[in-house]
Amino acid sequence: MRTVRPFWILGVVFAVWASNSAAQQDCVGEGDTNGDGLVDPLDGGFILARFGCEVGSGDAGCDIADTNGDGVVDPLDFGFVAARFGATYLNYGPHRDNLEAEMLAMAVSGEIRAPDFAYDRILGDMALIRIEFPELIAVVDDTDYVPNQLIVSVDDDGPIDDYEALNDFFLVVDEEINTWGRVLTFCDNLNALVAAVEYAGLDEVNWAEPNYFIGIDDYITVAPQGNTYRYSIDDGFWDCFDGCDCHRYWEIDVSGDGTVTLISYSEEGVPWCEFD
Ligand SMILES: [Ca+2]
Ligand SMILES: [Ca+2]
Repeated sequence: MRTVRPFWILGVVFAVWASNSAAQQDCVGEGDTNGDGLVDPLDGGFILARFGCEVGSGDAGCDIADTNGDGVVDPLDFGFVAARFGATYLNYGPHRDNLEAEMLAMAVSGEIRAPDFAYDRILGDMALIRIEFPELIAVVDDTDYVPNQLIVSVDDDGPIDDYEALNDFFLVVDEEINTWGRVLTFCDNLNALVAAVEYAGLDEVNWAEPNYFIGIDDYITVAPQGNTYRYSIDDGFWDCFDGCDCHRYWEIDVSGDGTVTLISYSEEGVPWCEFD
């Protein structure tokens, strides 16, 4: 058993957490001034409280309240928000800087966005693992799919109102229409497996699936076991187009107090794999 308790690096990790918690949420729907995913009288009140306020005056709230971008907050902005009362959007929460921790947290939680606890925990655990095993610094989990996209096939012979409403809800920022399907790009990363279920449930959608990558070489999966998280790490190399020829496998536990324990390590592959 190998353990590590590097308090200095925990300080670094906590600093990262602190900066994350202060991160601005920049993925909000039209009229949702407070970014809670709902346009309601609270948003109207936000506008009313800033009537007459000018953009650039130093009150960041003015920039948000100026919904039509004409530089001043006035009844036109209130009207813009009032016309959208009742609209709901996915509450994306803060943007995450670490894609690996974000994707692993979405996968392990099964939620459409990474919950704070899972994201912070995995971010910290992976930092501890790489201190104990520096050879894993270069082994970073590859996302299985483009993290902010989904591919859908839409039957547009009839109305597609529900499909368009779902695009509004998920804050789709780009829709590329091809003969074989539509590539949706969301304003931030999503658990595409969960989003696919939402889209596939619509009558006018034939199928929906993540925009999968091929040729992935490194996989990490996370399995919580009580307060200990087990990380299964597959460092694949050589000819990874359809599954790598060579693999290094680690199973590593990180306990709730940050103790890192190697459970197993193995090397597998074709005879010409070079393990050093
Ligand atoms: Ca709101
Ligand atoms: Ca305005």
